[in-house]
Amino acid sequence: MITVYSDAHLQHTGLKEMDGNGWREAVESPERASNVIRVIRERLLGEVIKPKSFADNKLLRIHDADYLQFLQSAWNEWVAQGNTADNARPFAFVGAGMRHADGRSIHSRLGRYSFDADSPIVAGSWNAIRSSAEVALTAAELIISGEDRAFAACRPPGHHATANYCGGYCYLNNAALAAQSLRDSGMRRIAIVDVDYHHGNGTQTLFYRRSDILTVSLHADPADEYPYFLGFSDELGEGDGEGKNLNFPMPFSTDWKTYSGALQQGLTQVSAFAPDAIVVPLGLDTFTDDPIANFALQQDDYLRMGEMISALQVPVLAVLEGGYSVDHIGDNCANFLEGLEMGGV
Ligand code: SP5
Ligand code: ZN
Repeated sequence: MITVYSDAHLQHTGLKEMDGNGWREAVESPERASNVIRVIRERLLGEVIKPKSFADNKLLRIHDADYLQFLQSAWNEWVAQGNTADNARPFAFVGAGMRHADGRSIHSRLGRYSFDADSPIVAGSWNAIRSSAEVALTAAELIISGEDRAFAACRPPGHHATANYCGGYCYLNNAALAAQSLRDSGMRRIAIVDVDYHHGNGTQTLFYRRSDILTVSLHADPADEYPYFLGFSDELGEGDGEGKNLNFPMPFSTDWKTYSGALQQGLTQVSAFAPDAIVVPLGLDTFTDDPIANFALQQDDYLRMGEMISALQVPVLAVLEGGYSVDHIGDNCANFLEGLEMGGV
């Protein structure tokens, strides 16, 4: 299987997040993607190639022009307006009854385009963000040209990002961009099977009213876990998309027995949808030792997960999302990819 990867993610670095009464180095770190690529090379899982460049119109298929412009210029605005902190981060958000005013202050703009305070912007962020999207788009082109498996080693991740909001360490929705690109190539139906520990709220929202993209997400119950405000089982899609969104919220401590049952149910629905390709937002934060998550999957479970998806005999594009156990993310990811290679079209 071909992996697409770019070193540009290394520029999205020096990120901080709240920790108790202070700050710590963010768990969404450069070491994550670096370890994934190191293990893919060590285990000889196939060629690793660089992404191509894509014009803005490719990003505009999913994201709003004003949002892209914001992401691109936010760091320079932050500095130009006299902010000295090394992470540009919002502190005021648009609450109910307030306006999405077109503010001049970077604080206004950060608040308007973010739904949490965990998705900071630093000097090199835009290069990394754009490159991460290009990694996913390049991998989608591999599937379009006939590869039956491809892996986009994206960083930063994407599944929390909407058309015009960043959040949950995500800025551009890499998996959604890839799915849309597959559609634009002439494929008629795409299924998304999001196995990240957190609900893929961005992807759900982007495709909620569409019948051509089935969105399935398995995740910790939002009643207990981030992103808290979306991802419940009664969210089934709307309009043309009615019945084309499926959520499987699960309790803390979920292990492979429970997880695989839900995955099998989701995959049965995917099969019935008869997709031309499957996009898997691949979060490894379901792992038992993940520092910010509460599921209990073991290393070998990722092999089984890959095999189960592979058994559908449909082309699969896996897109890296979360997973914060830096010591295990590489092996867990490689296990999934190895399982995925078992089947094949
Ligand atoms: C892509 C992805 O997996 N995003 C996950 C975003 C999770 N955000 C919530 C993080 C909450 C943990 N905060 C750490 C504070 C610990 N004291
Ligand atoms: Zn996650």
